[in-house]
Amino acid sequence: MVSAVAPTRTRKKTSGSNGYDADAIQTLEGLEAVRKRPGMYIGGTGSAGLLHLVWELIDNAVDEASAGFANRIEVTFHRDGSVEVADNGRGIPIDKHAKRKVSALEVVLTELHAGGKFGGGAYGASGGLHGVGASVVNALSTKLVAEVDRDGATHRLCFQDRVAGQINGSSFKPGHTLDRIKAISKTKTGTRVRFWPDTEMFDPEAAIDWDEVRTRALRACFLVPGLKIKLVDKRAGYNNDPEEFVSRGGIADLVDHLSTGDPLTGIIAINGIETFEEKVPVDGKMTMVARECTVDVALRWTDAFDTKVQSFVNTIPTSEGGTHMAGFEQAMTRAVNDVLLKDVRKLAKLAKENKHKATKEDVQEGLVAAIKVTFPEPQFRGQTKQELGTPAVQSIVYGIVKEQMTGWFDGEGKKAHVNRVRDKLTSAVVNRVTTKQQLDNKRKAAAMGSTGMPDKLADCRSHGPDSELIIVEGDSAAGPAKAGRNSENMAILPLRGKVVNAGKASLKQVLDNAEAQALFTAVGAGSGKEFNLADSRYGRIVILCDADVDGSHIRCLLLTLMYKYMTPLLEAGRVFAAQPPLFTTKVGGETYRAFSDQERDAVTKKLARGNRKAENIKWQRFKGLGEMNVDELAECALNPDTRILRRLTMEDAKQSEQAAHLFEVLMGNDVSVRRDFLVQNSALMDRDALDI
Ligand code: 0RA
Repeated sequence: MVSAVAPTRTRKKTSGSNGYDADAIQTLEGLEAVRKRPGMYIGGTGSAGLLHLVWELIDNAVDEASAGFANRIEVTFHRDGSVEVADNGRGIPIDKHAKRKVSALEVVLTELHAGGKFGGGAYGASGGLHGVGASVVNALSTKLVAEVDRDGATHRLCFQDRVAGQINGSSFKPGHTLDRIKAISKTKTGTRVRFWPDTEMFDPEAAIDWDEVRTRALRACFLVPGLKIKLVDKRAGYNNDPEEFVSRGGIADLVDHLSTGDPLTGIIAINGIETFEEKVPVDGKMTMVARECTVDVALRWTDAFDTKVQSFVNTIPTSEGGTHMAGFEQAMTRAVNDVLLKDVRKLAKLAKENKHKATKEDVQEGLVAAIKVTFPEPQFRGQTKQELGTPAVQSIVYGIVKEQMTGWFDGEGKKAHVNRVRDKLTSAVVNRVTTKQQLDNKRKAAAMGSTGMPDKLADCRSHGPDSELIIVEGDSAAGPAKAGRNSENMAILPLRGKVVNAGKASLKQVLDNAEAQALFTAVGAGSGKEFNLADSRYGRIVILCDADVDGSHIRCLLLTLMYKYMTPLLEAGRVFAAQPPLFTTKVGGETYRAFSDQERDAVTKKLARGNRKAENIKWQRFKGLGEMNVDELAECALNPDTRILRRLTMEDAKQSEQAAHLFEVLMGNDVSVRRDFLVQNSALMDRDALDI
């Protein structure tokens, strides 16, 4: 943004002082457009929209700081709901704007998109869809007071319902002249803007989230080293202590802040400056201009397995990456393969099959990094404009990062640190290749029918949201389950071997486990990170196990497996346990069931009335699912009208993981100890927790 042209100022100006008022009216019309469709300008009218207003002002102050003219910003949330942003920059210019004949300050606060000229210029902090300017804050406020310290005085301009003037007590006088409210030292400069959001424009429950403010303020400090941001919360009912943030180390501090695992290296700093040329429209003509691009990167590897890379352009976060990110990733992958892993012996074997190259993901395992490029007028792309588009930046970042990482691997970095990274990335490559090979072998070796499904799966005919996969413990129960199901939408998967304890097994052990394999294959949505809920072949998964200790163990293992490797299924509430009863009896043609000794006794008491004696009520005990006949099994586990399903939650799964672990501990011990333990500890055996 080089020139500021208000989109609404298309009408020809009338002459003389008349034009001056006509401008004022047009300006109000422009702000009215914001009030008609606030969402278009601030992304909504809830808490996020309110925060957007505050950030619009903070961004301007951060721009002033990033340009080197300010080093303090103070944000105050007042008791009366107003918010004030103060900085010690040069002060927004107050001289008369040549065309508008009102102060530049008034232009900034009344014209849409006027920020480009007065808010830090081409290196603006606000990018993408945002950066609509301070006038939007005015547009959505009932009152706004701007004070500028410069030229030995504090100058003030107020707005009431968007009309410029002066407010004194309860009286408002419209006008364009700034009030000189106080003489101050000639060297003191700065800007303070306080605004009262128009509550009518926002949802009643919209409120500024303090944590969000903190996070953003902290980020701004990492991006402008030396900038102090103070936050003060005076709102009634909030007990937030004032906080002040400052970073001396900039993005290196950000990397330190983001690191969670144990560091394998110190923080590696990479920087450089390069020029490029691009064609841009200047006064309507495409013109070649020279740009200077500064590259700053900070990174470190940790012993973690995830990747945290944040990228920025000027002081704008680019959550979708873009050309700077692409250049960084290519350079890292290249430098690692060409230099760090060049003669690693462990990779020699893989080299024969040409599988020894580290991928982008291998290289970034455990990596924490921040990438910042600084240059004027960045282009953004993508749906949300959160992605840097300027093409030349890619090769600039690539060149600088490749050269300096090569240097670090090649002797500049501490030997011990370089070695740790080499070991880590070697393991990443080896693990990926061997796991994939095992998976491929497994797929071939697993007992798959011609359909690609496990042989033991009795599939249903229609899949989709109303279909279910019933996992049955043991082959003996599988027979009646198959016979009693509705084969249109119920599939049966019998378990034969032991289900792996996913809470402690390695990825390899899980993939080796035939039962886990069968489950992953039947569901058909992948596993682990690659699990895609939308691909699930069934709407529900139902675990059907005996109501005894072993059944409970198997249920724990299955649930732990799904918790670790098919998390979205659980999160979506699509996993259930069928609850077969322990006892059944028939009295007067009615069937009664009980799920515990206590319940059996309670039912007996209820039924024993008049001539019917308790001792004549004969209960039959189910030993296992396999002993039920088809009708019994259908009634208690298959028929949607009569069965009892319990929806298993993430909480159940977490408890299961612990239970599965303790099971392991208790294995081999006295059976009665085990039983007592389970009855006391497994939520899955809790009859009271059933939802019927
Ligand atoms: C452009 C020029 C000048 C000041 C500013 C922008 C400025 C804008 C904002 C927004 C928030 N705080 C600000 N502080 C300063 C003045 C240039 C000069 O005085 O020479």
